[in-house]
Amino acid sequence: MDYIKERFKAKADELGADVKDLLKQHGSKKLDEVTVAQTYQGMRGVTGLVSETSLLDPNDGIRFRGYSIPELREKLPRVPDGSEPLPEGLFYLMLIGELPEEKDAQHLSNVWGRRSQVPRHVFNTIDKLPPDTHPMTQFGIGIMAMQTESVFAKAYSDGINKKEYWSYMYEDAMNLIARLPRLAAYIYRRKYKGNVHIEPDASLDWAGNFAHMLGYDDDSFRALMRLYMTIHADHEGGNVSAHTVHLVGSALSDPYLAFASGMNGLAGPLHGLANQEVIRWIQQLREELGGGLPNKAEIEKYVRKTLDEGKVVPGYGHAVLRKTDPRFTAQMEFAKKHLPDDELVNIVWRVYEVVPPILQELGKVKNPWPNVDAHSGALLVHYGLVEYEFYTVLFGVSRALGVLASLCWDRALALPIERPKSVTTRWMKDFVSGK
Ligand code: NMX
Ligand code: MLT
Repeated sequence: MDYIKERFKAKADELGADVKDLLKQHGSKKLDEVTVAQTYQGMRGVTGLVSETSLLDPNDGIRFRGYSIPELREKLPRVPDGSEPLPEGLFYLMLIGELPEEKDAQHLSNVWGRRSQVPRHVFNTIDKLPPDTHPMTQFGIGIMAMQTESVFAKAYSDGINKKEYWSYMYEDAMNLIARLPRLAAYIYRRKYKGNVHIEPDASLDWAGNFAHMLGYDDDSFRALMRLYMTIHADHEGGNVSAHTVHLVGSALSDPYLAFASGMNGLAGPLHGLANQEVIRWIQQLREELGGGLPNKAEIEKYVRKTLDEGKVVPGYGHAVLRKTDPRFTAQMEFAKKHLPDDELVNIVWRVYEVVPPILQELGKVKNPWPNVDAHSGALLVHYGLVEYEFYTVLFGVSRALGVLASLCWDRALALPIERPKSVTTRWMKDFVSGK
């Protein structure tokens, strides 16, 4: 057995015993109370899930196994002379719960490189779609077409002991993560680069190779991809994509089925699609003004128009965060170092000065600060990746790291099928009137 898989099994046995003990001793302890409003309002603030890989603090932002984004940028392994962390290292941290050594990240690069072959029929399936199909739709269909490769689905159908589920899930998760960059790059090059594809470079790391297959070989773009793939990987368990993968996986749907479902959630404009919406929204502002760097008054007018039209300001707000997203800040730092004079980036920074007080003024927006999506597109545009409909696919490739590490944990801890109780408004009215 691969040594990382062995380590995971040992950690899972340890935590499994802890959980058993916790449930035995404190299983009936109350964790939360649920109000009538929360059942109608997206269960906001209800603690009802366990996800081992990361935890979100409303003010400090995401911590992966206790490490903040600035700490990860400092502590995770990098390529020689590299400035940004290797996502391989983050995956190891989320799966095993400890910081990796350089050789662990290197080992994952090699394993994923070896497993990265995408079957021909997946490309054939993509080729059958109208070229203008949204890249996220193509991505979901490509993942579904790859489900033929699921070792879990095959093993389950052959008949396996429950205790073995985690092992097959792990194999599927590793294969899927290995193959996603190739699938995503294929979709990109088919739609935007005349169907001319670039072979993988086995000497590169997972994110570096992804950048290469997309057609961007600049060192600083590779660094951006490593950072991008790291910061978008996980955001605890309740966000739409992570929760969906967990929910669908709880029916013992294999990782291909579960991950494709999560990606369909990520494709929504209030979730991952917001990264394309931000750039589209800024481009429209520029078109209205005839180009250039808009001043604050012009931005304010545009923001108010957006709100008056009953639309949200994309890239702002969050269901849990109550401060500027540290993923926004990490990207801002990257931009200050690599592209401080870029015009679009400067617009993003100016929007950041204008939007929060306006949203605050509305009195209903709980978080007026920018989230991860407010900054990501401007960085990509700088390097020439201007096709903004593709941006959510990049988010999705990264998100695989967190949600598939979590799915391995779900099966290793033998979590049951998820099935919360729902009621009708009739029931609710009877309840509040004491009937
Ligand atoms: N622009 C305008 N109105 C907003 C915004 C915003 N950016 N954010 C929240 N509101 C409104 C929201 O629509 C709601 O209005 P109403 O009562 O009329 O329905 C009200 O403020 C209260 O919403 P909140 O409780 O603050 O936010 P909620 O937790 O429901 O939703 C988001 C969180 C992220 C869905 C919401 O802030 C939003 O729509 N933001 C813009 C889209 C976006 O950037 N999404 C990306 C999130 C990050 N990601 O990658 O997933
Ligand atoms: C995410 O990264 O999933 C988003 O910030 C949304 C969320 O956490 O709800």
